[in-house]
Amino acid sequence: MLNKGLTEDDLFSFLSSRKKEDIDHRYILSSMCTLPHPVAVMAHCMFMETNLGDPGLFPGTASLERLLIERFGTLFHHREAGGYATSGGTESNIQALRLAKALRHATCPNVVVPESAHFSFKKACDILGLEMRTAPLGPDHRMSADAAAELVDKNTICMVGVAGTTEYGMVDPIADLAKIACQHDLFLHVDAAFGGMVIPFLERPVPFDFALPGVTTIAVDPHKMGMSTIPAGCLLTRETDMLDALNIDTPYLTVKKEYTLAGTRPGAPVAGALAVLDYFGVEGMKAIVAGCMKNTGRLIAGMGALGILPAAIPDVNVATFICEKAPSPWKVSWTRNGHLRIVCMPHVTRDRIEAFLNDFGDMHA
Ligand code: 0PR
Repeated sequence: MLNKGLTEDDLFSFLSSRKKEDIDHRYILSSMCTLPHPVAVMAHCMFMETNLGDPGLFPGTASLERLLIERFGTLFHHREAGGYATSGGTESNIQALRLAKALRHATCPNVVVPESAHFSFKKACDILGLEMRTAPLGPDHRMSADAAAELVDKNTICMVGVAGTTEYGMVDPIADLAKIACQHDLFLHVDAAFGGMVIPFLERPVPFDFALPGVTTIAVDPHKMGMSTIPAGCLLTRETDMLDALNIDTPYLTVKKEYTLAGTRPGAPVAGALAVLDYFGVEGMKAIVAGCMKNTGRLIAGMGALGILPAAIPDVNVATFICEKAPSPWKVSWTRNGHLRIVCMPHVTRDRIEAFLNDFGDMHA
């Protein structure tokens, strides 16, 4: 701690000098987050001091959280879905497995996840003392439902499918997983942290949500394709009061029980997330997603013209390529198989893609 405080000028010149060290979003092609939409920023600023951890003090903000869950429930074909706003996919995945563990009693509990599952499931299994069984992917980079079914036994408390995988942008065969879940009375969690704000708005949406009877819970992140401020995630449950299984007593708060993981929880990104949804509506989101998908297609075609093959044909706006180098100063990422990966987020506009393709072509020349 500084002994003597700074002047406002000194403080903010220090902060802005550090901010300048951050990478300019124009060059960020690797991120599943994007620049928050201006309405999200405005809403966020309005609700800066709110704490959903003590909702009795902020009933208006708490009503926005319920509305956000209702919006997603409706979008995911189940208006009565329960749920709450989390800090993102990691918390939603941890809480989904925690819920499965609470509802499904097993002596040595295990969870079946696809090889492509986000690393948050490793954290969740570690924290919750669960065995993580990994189902292989088919040649199409999607989870093999048959292989998953073979891993299920009487100690399986949850099966996980991913709708929009982090590395290759694929949607697992959730309908097949849902059938297996129904047959074996399994808890099925769908990680739609990324795809939940893409798939419903595609021209031909693949089934992944509560319309499939076997789906128990869904994770979706407004701070990814929802263009909200960070941190904004949601965990949705099929049954309205399902999360009550996680309740612990909070005797001195305005609510006497709590099922959330965090105690103090920001209302600001919840307002930001709802603001974006209500500002765009389904029609507006369709246009945003169509733009991102078109740019993904343009990038794949442009790379193809330079002789670079895609590593997968993605279901959502994540493009991967068989190549080893990318031009600077662009920030791309590399999958664990060594493929170049670019996420065509809303800030990755057509102009930026053309600029990247030009630089890529120059590098190869
Ligand atoms: N599930 C899926 C399918 C994800 O892709 C991610 C994160 C998570 C869960 C976890 O979400 P949170 O990170 O919100 O807890 N996917 C990105 C990734 O790990 C997150 C990210 C975003 C990473 C922006 C880097 C970045 O610049 O790649």
